[in-house]
Amino acid sequence: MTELTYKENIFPGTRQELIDRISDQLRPKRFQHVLRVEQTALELAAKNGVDAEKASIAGLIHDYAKQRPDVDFIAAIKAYQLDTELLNYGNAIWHGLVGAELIKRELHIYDEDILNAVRHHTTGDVYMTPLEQVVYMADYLEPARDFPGVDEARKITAKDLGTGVAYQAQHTLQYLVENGLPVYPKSLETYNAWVPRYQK
Ligand code: DGI
Ligand code: FE
Ligand code: FE
Repeated sequence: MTELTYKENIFPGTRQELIDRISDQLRPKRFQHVLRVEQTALELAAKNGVDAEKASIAGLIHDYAKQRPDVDFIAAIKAYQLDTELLNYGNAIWHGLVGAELIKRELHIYDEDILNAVRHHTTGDVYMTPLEQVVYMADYLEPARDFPGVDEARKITAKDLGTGVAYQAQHTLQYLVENGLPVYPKSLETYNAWVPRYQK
């Protein structure tokens, strides 16, 4: 396991202090997932020229708000004047998009690339920086992930990060439609921006 020493003053504290803040927020299973996402993000970052400290922090905090009650998200959407369309969705969409606002205020992390990686880790986005792509894929591919196609997705992503993003966008949309789940418009926009472009 890689344990970075933070030097960039992105989070006002050590990696261990950040980990302690996160473990206060999450049940053990979710916390272990977060540690695996950090490690997978570090591997993808090294391959793709992404800053390791940013990948570590973004991986660790991406699900920071996952176990907050709905009332916290609803209050934040109102207090921070976020798009009220968000109120039609639930935790799956809120924990990243609204979670980033809680992270800013509670953890004092203001790096917009990292906050966008949190915001977009579930739905993706039309434009994603290399860091955002790394976190989106690390969450999908961390070692405990086990779904049909995960090995193919790992291979594709090892070859080319963008092709991996397209793979996830396509399969997530397919999963939502097959299960009759509501599609957040950004998930569809991500599909349109990434999937046709990467078809051979
Ligand atoms: O938080 P994690 O479980 O680690 O992973 P995640 O944040 O990527 O969440 C994955 C779940 O989010 C997965 O069950 C699919 C769901 N999801 C992704 N896009 C959408 C969505 N759910 C809805 N309702 N609408 C979406 O557009
Ligand atoms: Fe998540
Ligand atoms: Fe996650």
